[in-house]
Amino acid sequence: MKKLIGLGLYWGLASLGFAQEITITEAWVRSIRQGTQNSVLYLNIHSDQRLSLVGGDSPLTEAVELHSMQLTNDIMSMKKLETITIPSKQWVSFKPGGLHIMLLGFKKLPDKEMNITLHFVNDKQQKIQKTLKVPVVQTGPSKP
Ligand SMILES: [Cu+2]
Repeated sequence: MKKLIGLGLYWGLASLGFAQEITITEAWVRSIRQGTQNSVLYLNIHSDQRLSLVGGDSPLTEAVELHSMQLTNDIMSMKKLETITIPSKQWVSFKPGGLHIMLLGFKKLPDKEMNITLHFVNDKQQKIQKTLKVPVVQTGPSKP
């Protein structure tokens, strides 16, 4: 798996005092097209324990939503999800044409990177937040 970012790919949670590890790879935000105020975050998420991704926030946007794509009568459309399960020890991929994290209502254009915080809840109902510094690029990593 080719890694997009050289550093900061791994965020452990040891400092929070419970042994839950969330690993995130290949995070990227699509650069905003002229005339639009929305964009998309793609990434891969892995956790050693089952988690629910319940939302997110960013200082640059008005809202962060979880979306999936669905095909209805040959038309692809986006659907908002309230929660996405991250099963224990499995990778969940957010990628073009599938699950994605929608960044809505940019208040100002991002530079080369932007901060996004993801909100998770674990099986003990503990809230876990993870802040990522994500590159803003035209296209994501190409798979070999
Ligand atoms: Cu969407």
